[in-house]
Amino acid sequence: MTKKETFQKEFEDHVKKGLTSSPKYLSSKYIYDDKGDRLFQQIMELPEYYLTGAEYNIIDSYKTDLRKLLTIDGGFDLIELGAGDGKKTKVLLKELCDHQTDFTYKPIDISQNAIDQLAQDLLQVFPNLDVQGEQGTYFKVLEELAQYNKRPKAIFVLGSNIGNLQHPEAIDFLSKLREIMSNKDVLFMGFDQKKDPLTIQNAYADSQGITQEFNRNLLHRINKEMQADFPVDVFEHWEAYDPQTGTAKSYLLATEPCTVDVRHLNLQVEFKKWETIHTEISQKYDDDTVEWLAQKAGLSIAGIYEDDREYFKNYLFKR
Ligand code: AVJ
Repeated sequence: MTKKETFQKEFEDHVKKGLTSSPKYLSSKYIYDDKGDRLFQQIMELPEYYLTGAEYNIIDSYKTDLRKLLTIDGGFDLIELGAGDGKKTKVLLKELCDHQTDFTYKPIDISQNAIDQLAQDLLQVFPNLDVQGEQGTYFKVLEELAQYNKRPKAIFVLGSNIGNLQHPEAIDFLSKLREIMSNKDVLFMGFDQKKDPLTIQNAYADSQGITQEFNRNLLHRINKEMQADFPVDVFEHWEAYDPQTGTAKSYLLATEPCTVDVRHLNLQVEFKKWETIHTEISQKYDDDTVEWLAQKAGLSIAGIYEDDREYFKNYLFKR
């Protein structure tokens, strides 16, 4: 099976499981097809979605420190998991290129589309940059990465992407990263912080309804790729942030009773009025929680970087 076929099979198995469970769920990792990528780009431009700007501010403020910390004789690999459009990373890439730093940029994303566009785009801006992009899910690519352990690695995971994972999954993810790290390697990761709950609530329930369209893209994809007939407009986006646990949960809420036929899976799914599909968590953190995750994963924190508004932090981990 090709990567694409394997991914499609996983998606189908997931849909079957998620829509026959009680309560129903679907994973946000399947939102990102070409349209999902575009919608996420639009989310990053929203005034309410403070995460991108906050992390941009951090990288811009600390780019010199980061360059000095990363620069090493013989060069290094800058591996970015979930690179997307590379907007924030570009600030650091520019800093590195401006100082003729010896490194290779390896952006990794679940979306082939994102990787192709990014590589094309970067070569225009930085003609001398060595870019080697790769499409894949984090864990699959991590296994591949474990095989070439030549130059020291700086692994970047920006955007608080880890927030889509439950704590046990996050520990597992960090542990897997630790496994492929040598003691020369570093991990630089973004963690959105606990803050005024309303700021968080608004970031995930924007007034223009872009987040709703983003969430609904799961249903559009199932309709298109599995010959289903979700009445997409019947499902409304609902966001619930719990300031105690720091978990923001997204749902699709059936505002009418309906029956959905997923022809390709030979599956009929009933929705009662007000029934939910849980689609995403976006976990918020504090230092104690990140320290606990790191310790569980066998990593130590070597640096903490914060934006001007104290909304977001990037942590530098070593093994
Ligand atoms: C890409 C996982 C960081 O959870 O903040 C944005 C995805 N979902 N708006 C996040 C998302 C709704 C985003 N991450």
